[in-house]
Amino acid sequence: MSTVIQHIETLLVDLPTIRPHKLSMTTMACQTMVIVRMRHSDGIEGIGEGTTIGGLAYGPESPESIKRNIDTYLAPLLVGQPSNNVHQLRARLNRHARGNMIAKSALETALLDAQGKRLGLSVAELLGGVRQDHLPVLWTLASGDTAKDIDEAMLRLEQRRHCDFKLKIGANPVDQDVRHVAAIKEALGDRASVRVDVNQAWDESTAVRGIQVLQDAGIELIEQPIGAREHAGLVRLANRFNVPMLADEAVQDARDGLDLVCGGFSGAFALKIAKSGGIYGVLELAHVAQAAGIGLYGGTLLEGTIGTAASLHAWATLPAMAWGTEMFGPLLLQDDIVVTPLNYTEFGVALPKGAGLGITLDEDKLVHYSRK
Ligand code: MUC
Ligand code: MG
Repeated sequence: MSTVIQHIETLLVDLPTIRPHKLSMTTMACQTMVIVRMRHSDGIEGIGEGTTIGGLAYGPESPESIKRNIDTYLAPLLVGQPSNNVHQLRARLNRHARGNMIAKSALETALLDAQGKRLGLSVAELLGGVRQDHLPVLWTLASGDTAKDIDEAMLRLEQRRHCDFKLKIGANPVDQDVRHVAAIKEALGDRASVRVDVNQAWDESTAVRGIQVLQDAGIELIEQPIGAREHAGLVRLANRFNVPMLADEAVQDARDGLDLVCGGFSGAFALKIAKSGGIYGVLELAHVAQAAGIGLYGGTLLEGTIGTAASLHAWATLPAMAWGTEMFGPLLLQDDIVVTPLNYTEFGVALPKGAGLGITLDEDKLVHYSRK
């Protein structure tokens, strides 16, 4: 008899951050992860994670909606189905449920983790094999305070933890924000690359003003300066400036990627498993980008170790990404819910080894941080 999916459990896990993390739309003091535990009839358990930023501040799915929609709508579509055809199961979820990409990503991760454990292969091996097993990781400076950000960057450089930094701006008036960025770039000089993420906070004319100053200050990449749906505006900005634009919220999946490419976009795409409904969806987007000569960047929704590991398995199958990755989510959290944390060394992170994701839950920590 073939193996079937027997039971799917979801847990809301709240972990405090090491310091307030200030973005244009919210300030985070805690991260909430939805952890999926998927049990199969052969006794194997697959784990997955669905995580977003700031409740509903970042996007249309909240941790609570992810949990509720998995429990009520998505899990019943999977329970009782054969375990090992992930493509069929993805198609089934997409046929019966629209959107809910983060929830679908968490479920797909759990399916792939279980399938890897079953076959004795890592998720990256299941996907065809590893091309890179150590990935560069940048750090986001987002304390909201220029001097603190400079100290934090210096420390990370000294520790050989990170040498690329992303600054979250957009919450303050543009002149104040660009002064803050320019001061940090000046303090770091050539020792580090500095990029900004505006998280859609500017309109196009503000963006033109801000980006000009940032370009002159030596900033290397401008992430999502204007609204997610302003594709034409993003193309205009990409054509106007030498400093490249990184599309993040504007590019959820391969369809958005194709639209931007057809509209004449050049620059880079931030890949996130959560935006694209999982690893297969994000790799479709990566392939559109590769075909169009668009640079790749391994993005995060500030997932904990499980979601970060899932992303790393996806990025590991790609050639080196032009803009590296930002898979630092676990480092922003005060604690972890896994037995062995990821190994961050030499300005990057090692792909975890072992079957599936290569990650084991710490049951005590999971109970401790799970919402009652
Ligand atoms: C985003 O929009 O890129 C990634 C790093 C960070 O600090 O926030 C996220 C989300
Ligand atoms: Mg972003």
